[in-house]
Formats: sequence, structure tokens, C-alpha cells
Amino acid sequence: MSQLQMKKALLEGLRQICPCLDGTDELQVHETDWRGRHFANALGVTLPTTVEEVSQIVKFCRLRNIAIVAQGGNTGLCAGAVPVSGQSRWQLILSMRRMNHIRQVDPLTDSLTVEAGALLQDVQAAAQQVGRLFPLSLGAEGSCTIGGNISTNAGGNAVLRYGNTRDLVLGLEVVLASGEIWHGLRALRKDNAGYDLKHLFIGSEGTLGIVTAATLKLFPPLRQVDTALLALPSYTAALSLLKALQTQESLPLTAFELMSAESISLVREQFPQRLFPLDDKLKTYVLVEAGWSSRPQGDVFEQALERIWEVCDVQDGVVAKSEAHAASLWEWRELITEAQLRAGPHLKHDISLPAFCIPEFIEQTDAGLYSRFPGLRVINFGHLGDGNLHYNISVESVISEMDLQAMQAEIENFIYGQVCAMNGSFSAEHGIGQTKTQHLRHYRSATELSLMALLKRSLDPEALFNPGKVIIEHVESVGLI
Ligand code: FAD
Ligand code: 2HG
Ligand code: ZN
Repeated sequence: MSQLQMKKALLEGLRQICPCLDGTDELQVHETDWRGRHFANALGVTLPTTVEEVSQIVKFCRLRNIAIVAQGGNTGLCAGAVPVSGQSRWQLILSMRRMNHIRQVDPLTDSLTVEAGALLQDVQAAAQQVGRLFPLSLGAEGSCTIGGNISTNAGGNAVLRYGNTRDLVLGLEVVLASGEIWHGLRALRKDNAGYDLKHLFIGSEGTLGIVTAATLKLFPPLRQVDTALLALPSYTAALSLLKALQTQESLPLTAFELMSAESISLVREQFPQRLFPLDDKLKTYVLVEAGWSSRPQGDVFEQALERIWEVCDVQDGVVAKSEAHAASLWEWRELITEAQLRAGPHLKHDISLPAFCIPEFIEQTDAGLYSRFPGLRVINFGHLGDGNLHYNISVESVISEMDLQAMQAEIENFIYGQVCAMNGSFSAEHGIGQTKTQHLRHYRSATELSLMALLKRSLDPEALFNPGKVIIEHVESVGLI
């Protein structure tokens, strides 16, 4: 049988289970990552609507040695949800987007059970409808799925108060590599009955199982949210401000986000119609948000800011007067990713560091990069409250995509070397996907890597799920790449 005939037969078989796309144009958007950097051909895109269909697809692929690439909203920033090139077998994209029902919202147990393909913003809305809050919040919330959030253990803007996705999951339903369904949708707050299996799948980026549904924690809604954009003379001042705010009585911080002056300049260049509300010549900016589940007496937020304004060297600032005003301040933060994409060649470094090291890290790393690589622009922003910087790179127009690619390894090694020397992590919240596998090998110990490979081997012995992502040792050892 020719390759083409074989492909046709496989697709026909898959269509006995559920619809499957295979037209070149309709496939392309699923085969290309969000940044448009990684592309590889897939056998097709299968679109199940039930857990049983997912199970049948897995069994079908297992029998025929077809690899499965789970995909949610495809907003991941490490190209984990698209096929990899250089594979010797077919890769099928398993899109979860049609499996998107809210199964149950239960204000009594403060929990919500949802299918993996639901958009994060729909999960937030379902919680809101019953007077509760699902606090996970990120720039891509209108297009990422809860299954993708769980599989990447997404962080986002409210980690300071509510933790990472891992902290918000009570139970999971997962299709295993055998095709068996693990029904782990429990809503218990305490459950020490053996190993906590859900944590194996959370953050495993589709390499250990297919998450089909989740039971999530709900929280009291926020009755009042206050937001301010402040300018500071240094990163040390920004960190002192964070500490000062955290020690203010009754100031429940929900976000503390950083934007360097260069990040703001980039957004202004790419969105020239926008008016920045503060003096744009200052060194660094922070977006501070506090949320109350019962309305406080008086202007607690503004009073707290006034108390620490001078001690913390705040140079300029604006407090949002309405929800719309707050949203417009947040846009300066959320538009940075889009601005980098529009500006062209760029690199991403999603790092975390012990908070006290951050000013020194930035000073030394900025200096090292600017002296070694003229024409780079450090676009540094992120979740300062969690020690998570998006220490990204854009370039002056003299540097082309090819020039930057030629420098990439040296730049990355320098930045990650600095991160490692300060006991940080080269991957704070975006994961490993296919873009950081070599860094995982380099920066994790042999013991950690062999434990990870052991887990992969145990849960997915035939390396069916997402080959070429996260831990590739096992896949290599079974001779698949
Ligand atoms: P996808 O990109 O489709 O998949 C991501 C990974 O999960 C892949 O490895 C895929 O195989 C796997 N996967 C997806 N669904 C399943 C499933 N059901 N079962 C098993 N595996 C699965 N990330 C943050 O952490 N914090 C942020 O603040 C943040 N902001 C962002 C802002 C923008 C503008 C963009 C574009 C991205 C941002 N991200 C952020 C990255 C991204 O949105 C998150 O990683 C998100 O969790 C991915 O969800 P998704 O549905 O798009 O997953
Ligand atoms: C954010 O915090 C996202 O906005 C994206 O994690 C970061 O563009 C990036 O590198
Ligand atoms: Zn982020």
C-alpha cells in the first residue's frame, strides 16, 4: 500500500470514531504553533466530543503506532501542542475544542467540573454565574482551554493570591496510553489515599495522558478590585514596594506585575494610537491589583498607597477610577506579547528567580547582553510578585531573524547560565514543549531526568503521547526518533 493509500485508510478508520480534518488549509492552523515558528505535518486533526471517543482514538492509534499530539487552544509558547518534525511515524493532532461542556457547577462544595476543551474565559463565566470566582487569569484566556492550562500548569496573573493551576485542581479524568479511562473527578479538599495521581498529569504537557475533564476549586467572588499603575526608579524599589504592600494590614494583593520601560516603549511603537498615562521616561512600572471579597470601609487601597508612596520611592502613578479604566491599564501589560510578535524577531525566556536576586540578575544580565550583542533590546516584564520574569529579547531593525537565530544559543546560554547561578529556573510557567528539551537535559540533574524518564516509560511505554516534547530520552531509547 502506498503512503497516500495508507493515510486515507487511517483517516477513514478514525472517522468511524468521530470527525477528522485532513484538508491542507484546515490543518495548517493546527500544525503551526502560536508564534508561527514551528510547523510539522500531521496525519489529521481528530475532533472527539466524549471521553469514550478519546479512549477509542487512543486504542486505535496504539494498535497502529500513531503518535498523538493533544491540542487545546494552541496558545502554548513552547510549541508543545503541534507535531515535531523528524518523526518516523504519523502524528495525529487530538483537538479537545469540541469537548467543552461545563458538566457541573456546585456552589455547595465550591467546585466546578468541566471538560478539557472549554475556554478558560467560559470556565470563569460559569463560576461567576453562581456567584463564585475561578481565579486563573492570563492574557490568552479568550482562546486557551482549561485542559491546556492544566497540562502546562499555567501560572498567569493571580498566582500571588491563588497559586498556579495545580493549586486549583481537585480532580481529573484522564485517558491513559492503554486507552483506559481514569475516573478521578473527586471534589474532596483532603484525600491522602495513596499517591496523588492527578499531579502526575498536571504540567505533563500531554506526554503522560489526555486530560478530558477536571474538577476545579471555586472561591468567593471579589466584590471590589482596585488597580494602580506605578512608576519606580529601580527594580530594588519595585521589590521593596511589593514587600511594603504585602505587610500592609488588610490589603489583599492579587497581582503585582512588572513592565520595564523598554517593554512600554515597544508597546507604544507597535500601538502608536495608545496614550501611556504616566511619565514614560522612568525606569520601571508595576501594575498592582488588590481584591476584596467583602467591600472594605473607605478608600483602603489609595490610603495604603499614600502611606508607602514616599518610603518606596514611587515616582508617578495612577489609580483606576472604574473597571474600564483598570482594563485600559492592564492592556499595557497584556499587549507586550503581541507587540513582540508584531515587532518581528524575538526570543522568550520564561524564568523564575528568588525575589532578592532579581535586581542583581537584571543589572548583570542586561549589561552582559548589551555589551556582547549590540542591537538587542531586552523586553523584560512579568509576574514580579512570583519571581517570574519574561526576560525576552527583541531587536533593532538592523538585526534580522536569521541574525538572531545565529545568536540564539549564545544568548540563551548566557541568560540561563545567570539564572542557574542564582538558583532560578529556566522555565517558570510555560513548560518545556519542544523548544526547551535541550535545556531540561542541561539544567536538571541525572537523577531528576531518570526519574522523569521512568515516569514516562511507566505511563506511556510505547511513547504514544506527544513524542519529542519534555523528556525525550525514553522516546529515543525505544528507537522512535
Ligand atoms: P495548548 O497550547 O493547546 O497546549 C499546551 C500543551 O498542553 C501541549 O503540550 C499540549 O499537548 C498539552 N495539552 C493541551 N490540552 C491537553 C489535554 N486536554 N490533555 C493533555 N494535554 C493537553 N501561560 C502562562 O502560564 N501564564 C500566562 O500569563 C500566559 N499568558 C499568555 C498570553 C498570551 C497572549 C499567550 C499567547 C500565551 C500565554 N500563556 C501563558 C501560554 C498559554 O496560554 C498557556 O500555556 C495555556 O495554558 C495553554 O493552553 P492551550 O489550551 O492553548 O494549550
Ligand atoms: C504573560 O505573562 C505570558 O503575558 C506571555 O506568560 C509572556 O510573551 C511572553 O513571553
Ligand atoms: Zn506570564
